[in-house]
Order: sequence, then C-alpha cells, then structure tokens
Amino acid sequence: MKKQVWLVACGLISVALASSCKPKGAQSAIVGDAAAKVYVAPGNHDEFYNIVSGGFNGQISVVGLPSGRVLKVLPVFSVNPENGWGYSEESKPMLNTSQGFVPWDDLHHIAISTTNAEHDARWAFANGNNTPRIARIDLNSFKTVEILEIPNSAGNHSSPFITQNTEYVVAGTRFSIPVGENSDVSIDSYKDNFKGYISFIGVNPESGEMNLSFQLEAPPFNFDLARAGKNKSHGWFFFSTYNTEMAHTLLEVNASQKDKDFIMAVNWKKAEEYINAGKGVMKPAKYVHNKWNEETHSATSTTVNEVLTLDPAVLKDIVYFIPCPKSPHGTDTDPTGEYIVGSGKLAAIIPVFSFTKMLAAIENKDFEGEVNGMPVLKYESVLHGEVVKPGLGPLHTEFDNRGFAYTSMFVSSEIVKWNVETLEVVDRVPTYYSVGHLSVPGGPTGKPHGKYMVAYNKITKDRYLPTGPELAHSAQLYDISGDKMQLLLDFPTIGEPHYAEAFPASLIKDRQVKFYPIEKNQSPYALKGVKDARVERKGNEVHVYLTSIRSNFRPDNIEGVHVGDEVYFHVTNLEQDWDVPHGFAIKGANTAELLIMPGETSTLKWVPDRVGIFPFYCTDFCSALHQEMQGYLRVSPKGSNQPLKF
Ligand code: K7E
Ligand code: RUQ
Ligand code: CUA
Repeated sequence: MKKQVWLVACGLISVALASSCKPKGAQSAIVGDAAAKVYVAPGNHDEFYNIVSGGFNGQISVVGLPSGRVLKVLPVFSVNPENGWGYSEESKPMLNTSQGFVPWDDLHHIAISTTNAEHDARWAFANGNNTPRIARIDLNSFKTVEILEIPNSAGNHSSPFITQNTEYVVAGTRFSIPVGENSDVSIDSYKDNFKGYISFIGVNPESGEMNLSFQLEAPPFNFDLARAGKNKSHGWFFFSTYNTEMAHTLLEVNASQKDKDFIMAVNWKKAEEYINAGKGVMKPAKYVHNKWNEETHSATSTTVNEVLTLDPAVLKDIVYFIPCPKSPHGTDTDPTGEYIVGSGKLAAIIPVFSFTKMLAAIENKDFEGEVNGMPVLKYESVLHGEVVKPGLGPLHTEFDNRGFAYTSMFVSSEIVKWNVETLEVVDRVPTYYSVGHLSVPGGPTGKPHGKYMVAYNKITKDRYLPTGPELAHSAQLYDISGDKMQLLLDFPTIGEPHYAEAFPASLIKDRQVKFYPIEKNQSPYALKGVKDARVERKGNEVHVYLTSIRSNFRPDNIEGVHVGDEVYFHVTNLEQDWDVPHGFAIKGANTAELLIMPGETSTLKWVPDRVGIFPFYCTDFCSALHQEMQGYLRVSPKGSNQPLKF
C-alpha cells in the first residue's frame, strides 16, 4: 500500500512539473467577469488588507485585496536600507540577539490579533525561523515594535499561532536539540539527549507586550505548525509533528517510515494552572527582548537569563498525541473549534478529528500506548472522518463562513474545497504552480469573512515575463463566494510568501498614525525648533543636531570634524503633516540613509576616514525645493585644531 501511494505521488509530481511548461490550461481557467471583480478604480481603496510573510526576505508585505497591489514592504527581521531599519542607531537594538546583531531572518507565518476568536487587528505577529524570534507589529503605525528571542529553540517554524483572545502566542521548535550545559553531545545520542520545546508567550491585553511565560518540554520530534482551539476547543492547542521516528540523519527516508506521525494536543489552560500553582521549574536560558518606544522613537534590548519550564511527562494531563497520517504539515481548526484537520504531506486522505471525541477518548483512557510518558490516543476514537481522494500532498487548510474548508495540494497543484461536516469534496481548481499556504480573509478565526482566497504558490515558471533564473513568487486570487471557486488574478509577491492573513480594511484604516506630535517626542536628541539646531563635541564624539523642514537642514555648513571622530547626525523632522518624510544621506558614510517620519528623530553614525568636504542631502522628494535641501560637512585631519563651526 505504502509503495503504491509513493508511485502515484511520483507520477503526479512529474505531471505537475510537465504542466508547468504549458500555460494553456492556466489561461482557460479564467472565465466570466474576473477583471471587473478585481478592478479597484484609481483613487479607490481595496476592501481588505492582506498581511503577507516574505519568507527568506525576512520582511512582511502589505497587499490590498482584491487588487493585489503592494502597499508597503514592512521591515521586520531584515535590515532595510530604504528606511534605515537596522542602520539608524535607534533601530539597531531591534535586531539584537543573544548572538549579537543578526541582519536577516526567514519569516514564515503571520498571526493577526483576535478577541473572542474574531480579528481585532491591533497587532500582527510574525516568526523568525532561523534565529528563533517572534516579532510584533503595531497595525496603527505598521511598524515592528517588539522582537522576542526564543531560547531552547532551533528553527522557530511552528509559530506564531495565537489563542482566541490573544492570551498567548506559541512558538514550537522545528529542530529538537540538546540544551543547557549538556549540549556538546554526539548526534547519535539524539533520542536520549535531544528535546523539543514549545514556548507560551503571554501577550499583555492592553499594550500587546510579549513575555515568555513558560516552555513545555516535548519529545525530540520536529514541530511543524499549530493552531489554537477556538470557541468550544478554546483552552487547547494542536501541533503537527513529523519525524516521530526521532531520526537524525536522512530524514527524507528515515522520518517517513511510520504510517502515522502525531498531532500533539496541548491543554494549555491546564498548563497555565500548573504554572500558577508553582509547578514550573526555573532553568537558565539566555535570550534577548527588544522593544521599540513610540515616544523616544528608539529601541532597547534587554537580556533575560532564565525561563520557567513544565515537564508534561511528569504532569500527565497536559499533552496527548493523536496519530495522524503521514508527516503532517499544517494542522488547522475550523471556525466552530470542533474539527481539527491534519494535512499529511505524504498521505492520500485528509483526516479530520473531532474535539468532542478527543475529550471522550481522554476521559475513557482510550490510549494505544505512550511516548515518553505521554498518552497516545486511538486514531479511530478521535477521528470524525477522512476526506477521501482529495488530491496529493495536502499542506494547509483554510475555512470560509459557509461550512467549507479549502485545502492546498502541493503535489497535485490544486485547491480542494470540501464540506467540513460531510467531508465530501465539492470543487477543485488548479493552481500555478504547487500551492503552499492559502489565505481567506478571517480564515483562521471563528468568524471568517470569506469572499476571496489567495493561493501562495511555490513555483512560478511561466506566469510572468521571465526575469532570468530568479523569478518573483506567484500568488493567485480566487472568488469563493459562489459554489465554484473562480480564478480572478495573478500577482507577484515580495520574497517568498508562506502564510498570510487578511482582514477588512475598515478595521484599521481610520486609526492610522499620520505623524508624531513633536511636543511628545521624547528622544534625548529631539529638537523642538530650528533655533535649537547645533553641533556639540564631547571628546572624539561629535553630535550634530539637525532639523529638517521643507526645504532645508539646519545647520547646513559644518566644520571642525576630524578624521576618526564618531559623528552622530541626530535628525529631527519638524513637519507636522501626513506624508512629509525627509531623508538624510551623506557622501562618504558606509551605511544607509535615514528616512525620518514627521515629528520623529533618527540618528546616523559615521566615522570619517579621510579629509575633505562631504555633501549631505535629503533623499525623499519633498517639495519643489527638495533638490535645494542639502549641506556640506568639512572633515579636517586628525589632530588638527580646526574648531567647530556651524
Ligand atoms: Cu511555507 Cu507554513 Cu513555513 Cu507550509 S510553511 S508551504
Ligand atoms: S529628480 S522627481 Cu532626481 Cu528627476 Cu526625481
Ligand atoms: Cu526633504 Cu527632500
């Protein structure tokens, strides 16, 4: 049987690849009034914001739906020279980690904050996959305001997923590793010495601030993805796991031996009770916590040295394993919270589990064994049913507001729509090509908005004008309001999109920050008016306090800087109007520019290494006299007695 599935799978892989050379089928998939449905007339706004992960570019892009227009590239984990993210002195601490400044990450998943399992869209959370981190983005300013490093994690793929009132964001490790003092061990000792950790990060309901509440120790599996229970299953979390074989080499073969891996069900309310009852154990673990302050316009980075841990092998009623065929990638819960969908990449069916049955099976101790002291439930006793012949390579499932589920099929390159109650497949459409995540507005919440679905595809091939070997990734927008899914639009994306979430624009568009009140600017380098502009020397540090306002910098002729000085340009943008940023760049500095929002202060550091006159200028075309917005800085030899002059 196993062999057969493999043969079919391989057959379909070659079909999928072959079809990618023929755009013919792709064009014929579009019917009817697709153009009218995605047309957002000039000056009009999109109906939905789509917050899209950028994968290996480490950023988020903000896309309008249904137009597919890119509205913003929002820097998160990667430096962004365009607006000085990671280059300004104020933003550098945001990218600090326990191993120092890390200018990049691999960002896979988005979680939009919810209340009562409905989008409130106050914050977006995103994961750094490589250097385990979670970021929080303020959706009023579209700015990354917090980054928390995750200790004891190696590859933060299974994150961030949130509980229905944003009580917790979770982060499960992809790789299990040995931690603490015993980490210099033979890789062969995997089963004995390696461990998986699941982090529960509490979110402050007012400020959104994150705090690593506790970590759950888990067997050395790979944790792939997760979803919180919601509504009736509120209080539980479901993680997909693979490599439950606990292999440490050639996983492609060795981690695909068993017929079933597990969905790990975690009773987080219970875990919380144990934590509150003092059952957690404090263990050493070093990580950093970075926060952006909107009033000082700067970040601080704090190091933490310990973490509270819970061992579910001791506290027996927190963790249960549900067998799930075969190397599940996504696990998703439906809007009611009753159904838990596993998507086995190598499975020929989609198993749908019942939360009610799971509780009964736990109650009746319907176990078929245990793993590291934690019970394994019987597949049949938890199963609601199987979606049969869905296609090949199920990855991710999203839900609409009418009781249907949509599962992406990577291998057979299609989306399958099925009825969550009856498990009957009701429609299927091809994707171009090899779809990964799907995104339905409100799809992961208790109240999906439905209407559209975006497929984020892994392979692009011939969809756009070719641009050499490296192509943009491809997204496709479908209308899902009718019985049949209808392909409306292709649009290229920034980076490699994995998960994305969409919500109605009306939730946040009227609360956007337009500028920062200058009187509230608490930066120690802020200037309240041009009269304060000046230059000060402190030893070999030179602090240049600049104002920028249409259309000049003050001061704009600066002398008395010497080779080897540390020069800090503190630029305050005095504008108090929307959409009037000023830029700042100086010739000779081996760094990026600053892009300063109205009412904000940012700092660029430069150590001049040669004598000369160095022009600086505003980089953002801000007025008819933008090109006049410039200045000169004179650098004299080290040890010269040229005094400060400005
Ligand atoms: Cu791209 Cu969610 Cu990292 Cu699936 S994961 S495709
Ligand atoms: S100038 S408006 Cu550099 Cu031609 Cu741009
Ligand atoms: Cu300021 Cu251009």
